[in-house]
Amino acid sequence: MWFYENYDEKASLGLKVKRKLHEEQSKFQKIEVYETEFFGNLLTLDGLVMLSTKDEFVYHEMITHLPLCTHPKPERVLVVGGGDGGAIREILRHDTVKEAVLCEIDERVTRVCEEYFPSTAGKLGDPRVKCHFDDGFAFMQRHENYFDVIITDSSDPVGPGVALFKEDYYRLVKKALRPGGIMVSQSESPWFYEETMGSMTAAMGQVFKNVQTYIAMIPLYPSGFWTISFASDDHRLEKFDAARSAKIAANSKYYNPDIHRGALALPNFVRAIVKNK
Ligand code: SPD
Repeated sequence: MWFYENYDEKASLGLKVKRKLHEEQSKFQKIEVYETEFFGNLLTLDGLVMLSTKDEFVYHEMITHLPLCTHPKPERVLVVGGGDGGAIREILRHDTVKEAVLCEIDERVTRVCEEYFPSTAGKLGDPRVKCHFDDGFAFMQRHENYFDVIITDSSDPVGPGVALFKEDYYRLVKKALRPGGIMVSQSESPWFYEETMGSMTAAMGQVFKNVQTYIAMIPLYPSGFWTISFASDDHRLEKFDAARSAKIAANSKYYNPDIHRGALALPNFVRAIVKNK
């Protein structure tokens, strides 16, 4: 048995599967879990790969440690999406963090991950964590001047997720940040989502002074070449706390200070897509 994710009917990812462990239609999407031959358990939403036990560390370390090591003292951190708990797990490794807030639209994603991905979701019960099962856009409208870092760990820009890739959302994010705040958002693959990457980074640039896209190699995301985009009025990723970064790196599988610097080096074809400044 094989699982296939089709990339726009033009290419696909194939994974050999031992069995399907779970399938349900939640209020928002189809949630499926497979046991694969090589990548451990695999979570898909509406047929699109979200994470596997084997490779999730790359994405979750990269979407958290670059912004957190760049912020001088991240105390309150929000994750929009990310119901699997992987980003929260990594955020909690930072001693400065007093509050790690999760806003996930679909509570079923979290419950399924608690069952099938305990090493990813296992820190959601930490006393510093607050979980809200709510629409990210609506949640943001109710918050002002509160968070130091906001991480948008969304699914792909299809269906309800589309709003999280637009300028109106980034304006709400900016309002919800304290002065000196930082936002990052997963920004897809330059091979398969060129237009999304261009429009979302341009929209971030309408709202924030600095926009920087960086790279993470994630085997199960389309092309394996994935990007995350950072925005802030006050900070730039090159100026990070190397001592904190090294401390985090001591227990990381992907992230370290060299990766922090190196992830910022973009090939020319990617520079031509993103509107970094
Ligand atoms: N095409 C996959 C994009 C998914 C990004 N978010 C994944 C959620 C992992 N926390």
